[in-house]
Amino acid sequence: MKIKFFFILLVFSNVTFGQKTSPFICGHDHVMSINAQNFPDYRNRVDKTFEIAYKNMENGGARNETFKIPVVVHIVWKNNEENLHDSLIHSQIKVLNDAFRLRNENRTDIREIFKDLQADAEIEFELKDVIRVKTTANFSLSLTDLPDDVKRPTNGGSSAIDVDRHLNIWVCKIQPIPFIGGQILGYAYPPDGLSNWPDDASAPSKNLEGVVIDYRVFGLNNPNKLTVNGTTHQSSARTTVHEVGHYLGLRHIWGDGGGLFGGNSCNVDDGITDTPNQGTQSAGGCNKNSNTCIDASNDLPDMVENYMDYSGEDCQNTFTKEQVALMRSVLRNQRKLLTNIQQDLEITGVKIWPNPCHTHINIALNDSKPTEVAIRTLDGKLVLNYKIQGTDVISCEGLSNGAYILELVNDTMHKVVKLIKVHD
Ligand SMILES: [Ca+2]
Ligand SMILES: [Ca+2]
Ligand SMILES: [Zn+2]
Repeated sequence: MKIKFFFILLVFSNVTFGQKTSPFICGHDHVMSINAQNFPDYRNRVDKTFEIAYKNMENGGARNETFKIPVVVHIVWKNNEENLHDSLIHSQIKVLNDAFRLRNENRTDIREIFKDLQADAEIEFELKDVIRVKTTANFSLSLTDLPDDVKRPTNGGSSAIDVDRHLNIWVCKIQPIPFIGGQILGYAYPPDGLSNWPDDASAPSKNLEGVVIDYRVFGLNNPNKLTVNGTTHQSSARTTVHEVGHYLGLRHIWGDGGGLFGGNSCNVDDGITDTPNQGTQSAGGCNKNSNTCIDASNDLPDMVENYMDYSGEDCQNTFTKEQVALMRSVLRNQRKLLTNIQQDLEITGVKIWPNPCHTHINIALNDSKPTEVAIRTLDGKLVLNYKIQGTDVISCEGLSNGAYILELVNDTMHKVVKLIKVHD
């Protein structure tokens, strides 16, 4: 219980000693703390995942595809006001799309010094389904658990829909943090690829993947307000943007450092080099004079405009180029089944998998005719070619990361599909 105790102290100290913190927090710290306690290797594994994703980041601004992520929203409600109107759900999807396509109106509020870092993630969200579940349950945090009951039908929640292929977002009333007050607005599990984890109630198991958001901060112009200790949270529907950032691998911009008592820690970062080193969270507001870490060279102020800070939601308008590259890498790797271009290609008479190709792809032809396989660049230049028959395996190891044309030709067939190559 020791780690938990320290975690609670941390939050407690923030509230009690008037540190520059807000009573409204994201549950990510709580997630890390709980999992670090229950599974000592968790932090290492998340770090490792992050490292792998970082190594795989796309270089420069080159893009091959817009990723489209299917979304399922679960409205798990007890009182009528928690049963949010469809219009709020649609407005939330729009805010997500605006943020991840850099179409948010306030994008031009970014300071000149950060302007070149601001990036369009080319990630889009498509609402596939809304599931409404009336419940009698309260979704509470405890010292050892997050309110994941919202994902468990046996405990009054709504079960996830195919978490590999959908972003599941649960919207419910999250109870206040016990004993110490304060409020978690939402939380998400970062990608982990840890299928060997115990399927324990307090551990991330596959069906707990996704994002949980308090109903009072979901959607634009939500009539429900969240007030803690006399302070009303000003929502611009960007808690969901922040949590989806975690879900796609991003950390808090200050790197979750700061020590046990919420102090400054400039030697812990978010693993992203184009977000300036930051010592601790911004606690709401939009203080553009804030500079919690004075770096020896190229010192920059804190990037309060970043979605992964705790600045005021109206202040947030930016993902940086490297944050975008990391999220896109996650969509090509740890969450590769999530997007439309990541699924096995099945066209009449032939099946090709996996796509993207890491080292090899399988091609299964319905007939047994000798068939030419050509892999070409998008402008048509031949890179690899093979002769196959029936079901065969071909290598894509010689390819650089990116999109290619895969062409299959025999005397009765000419098929062209898009193939993506990623390095492991
Ligand atoms: Ca950084
Ligand atoms: Ca600085
Ligand atoms: Zn967070």
